[in-house]
Amino acid sequence: MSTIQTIAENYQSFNPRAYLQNNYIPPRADFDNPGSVVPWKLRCLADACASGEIGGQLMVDIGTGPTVYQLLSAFELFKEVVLTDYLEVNREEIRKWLRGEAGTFDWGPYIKHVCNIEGKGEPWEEKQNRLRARVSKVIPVDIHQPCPLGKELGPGSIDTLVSSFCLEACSPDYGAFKKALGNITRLLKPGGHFLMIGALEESFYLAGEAKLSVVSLTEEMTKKALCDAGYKIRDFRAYVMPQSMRTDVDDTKGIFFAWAQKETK
Ligand code: U87
Repeated sequence: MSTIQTIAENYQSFNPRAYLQNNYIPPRADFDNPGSVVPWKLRCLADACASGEIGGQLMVDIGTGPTVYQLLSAFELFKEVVLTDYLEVNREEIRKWLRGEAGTFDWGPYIKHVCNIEGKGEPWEEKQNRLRARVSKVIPVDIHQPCPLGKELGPGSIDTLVSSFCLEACSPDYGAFKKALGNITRLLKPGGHFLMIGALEESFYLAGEAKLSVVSLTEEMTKKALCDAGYKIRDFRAYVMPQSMRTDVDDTKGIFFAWAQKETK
């Protein structure tokens, strides 16, 4: 039986480079295969951001990890973007990429793909430079704390939240998952938007030496948690993980995308 504490201990051996190799290269990141996982995720985010309803001053990504793909459409709609993670190794991996340091993961193919989706035909390097300039800080987060971002950002201070594969990947059970969802929702302004991506029916994943337990979610459990947390679901999509995308790095059966809006009660 895992607890918030045992999960936190397991994350101490999380290896960002191994994690990126496990999830962000083919077959899961195959831009020539429209059925691949990453193009599906990027399409969901681009469609929500093309609605014209999302935008404003501040966007915060919860549990960024060592990845930026989840930001590529949404960041354009905000004056300021703040990234967060529980682990210093991930925050440092992201800072190195923001500084354009050699040896960091090449997100070029992702940025090029989103430029194609957006159809502006601009050179992808320009978008990469804009993103690097838009991120104001990379700060610690613990979703299990009543104030997940500490004193940095308090209740009702954020226009839009983004979070990909975080809440279920560090919660020991459904109760803790819902409590953590409540903690981050408090940070959002009434009427604010939440763009969430997560795993369906996953119980574990590997990141180098680290084996992390995951709370197994169904679509119904996810929708109920969002509604109970005070959201109106604007769009909900699910992706069934094809056999060709199932590897031994996790036992994920599918992925969900949710565009939710915090009620203005
Ligand atoms: C991503 N956002 O890859 N509070 O999208 C806050 C915490 C805490 C805590 C740990 C990995 C899981 C996804 C990034 C990173 C998401 N992280 C941080 C992985 C699992 C399914 C699957 C995956 C990836 C921790 C791609 C695909 C699939 C990590 C982040 C979880 N298996 N944040 N208390 N504890 N974290 O440091 O960076 O959560 Cl396609 Cl299918």
